[in-house]
Amino acid sequence: MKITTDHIQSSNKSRESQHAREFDFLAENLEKKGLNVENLIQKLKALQIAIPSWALGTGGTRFGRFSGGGEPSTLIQKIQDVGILHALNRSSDSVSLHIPWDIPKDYEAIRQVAADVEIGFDAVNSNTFQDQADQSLSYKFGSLANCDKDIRELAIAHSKEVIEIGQKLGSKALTVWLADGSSFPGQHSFRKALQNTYESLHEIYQELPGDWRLLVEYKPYEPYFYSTVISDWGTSFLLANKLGEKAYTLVDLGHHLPNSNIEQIVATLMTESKLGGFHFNDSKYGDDDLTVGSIKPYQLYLIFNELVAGFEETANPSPAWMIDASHNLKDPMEDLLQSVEAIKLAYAQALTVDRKSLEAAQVAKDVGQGQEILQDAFRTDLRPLVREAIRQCGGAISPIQTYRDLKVRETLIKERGNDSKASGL
Ligand code: RM4
Ligand code: MN
Ligand code: MN
Repeated sequence: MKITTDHIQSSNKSRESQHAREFDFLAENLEKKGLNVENLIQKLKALQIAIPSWALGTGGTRFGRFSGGGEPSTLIQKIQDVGILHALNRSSDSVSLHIPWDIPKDYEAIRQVAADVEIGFDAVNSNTFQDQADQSLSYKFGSLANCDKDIRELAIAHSKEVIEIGQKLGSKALTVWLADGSSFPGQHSFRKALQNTYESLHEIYQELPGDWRLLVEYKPYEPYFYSTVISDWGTSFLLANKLGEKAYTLVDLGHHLPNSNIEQIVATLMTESKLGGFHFNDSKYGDDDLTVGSIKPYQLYLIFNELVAGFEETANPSPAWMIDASHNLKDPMEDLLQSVEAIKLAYAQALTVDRKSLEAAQVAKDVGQGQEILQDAFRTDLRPLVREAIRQCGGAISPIQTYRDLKVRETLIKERGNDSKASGL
């Protein structure tokens, strides 16, 4: 299925007048506050969030997986699904591949389909947390950190291959997330595991094309439960610093212990210009893979508040943005539309913070006023602004309603059947 401009326009018709009223009212209020609405819209239009190839099918847990109908079973179908999302919200113009879940076979065909639906290729992700069917050595006790040199070399070779695949598609970054760690005290040497990881990453870094980035993701637990080698932002930052200027830390929202101050981590990394990538999701307990903004929207806003301040005040390059969630109940496409909307909304809120007054309140030690300023932006309903930015790009005023109006899922089920299965988690 492909969504056309006609589809979008006819679905928008019934929402246009209501939207115009809401937008005009908001725009007037924002201008009164001294904000440049046109400028805000331009910034919102520019924010593009990559969709991971593993998010288009229903995710599972270790207890089971209940797949939904019409899941994309090939890489081409996954790209077509990202194309549908992008046609609806004009905010996800790239896909992030996980290798070997999605090894491209016919590059020419893949490039063509991607170009046809206006989709590019974001960071490529290596996978050394699962053994593949024909794999000679096992990652059971780690990959880049393994004390067995042959296993480290296998994982390094895989990472280099992922770079090659990415190069053929036009990707510009390799994201490395390692499962490596230990489940029991004494299982391995912390220092040796870290040193091996650094040396392995160094070898991979040597292969990195000049205009690429290496994004080092961290996670405090899971699949090992006592320790992980790259457990926190500090360890990732240390590795990125040692590796060189093309290496950066990647923040995944689900990879923190409860109550971690992620916005402060963002601020610290940006101060050092080392925030290279961002994985969005939401969670109540851990790496829950829930829809962005569904549990802690205020935290998401505070994170964007630091990002926006960081863009204005630091030399940190623009990070690679990606949704990293694949949960097990909702239609994945609807989930992704909701996630993108939540991200854009948090960005819009952060863009409307009265930063001058906030700084004045900080200097004056006026704690109450600081809170007033931050919460004013958060509590202003900016959804019409986000909708307008999407509408101006040719997208749907309500992407999720249009998705339903157009019966996208029903059509995909007709085309692909009820039990097609996507590769991934
Ligand atoms: C990990 C991590 C990685 C993602 C895999 C699927 O927890 O978040 O970024 O590639 O899951
Ligand atoms: Mn991630
Ligand atoms: Mn994760």
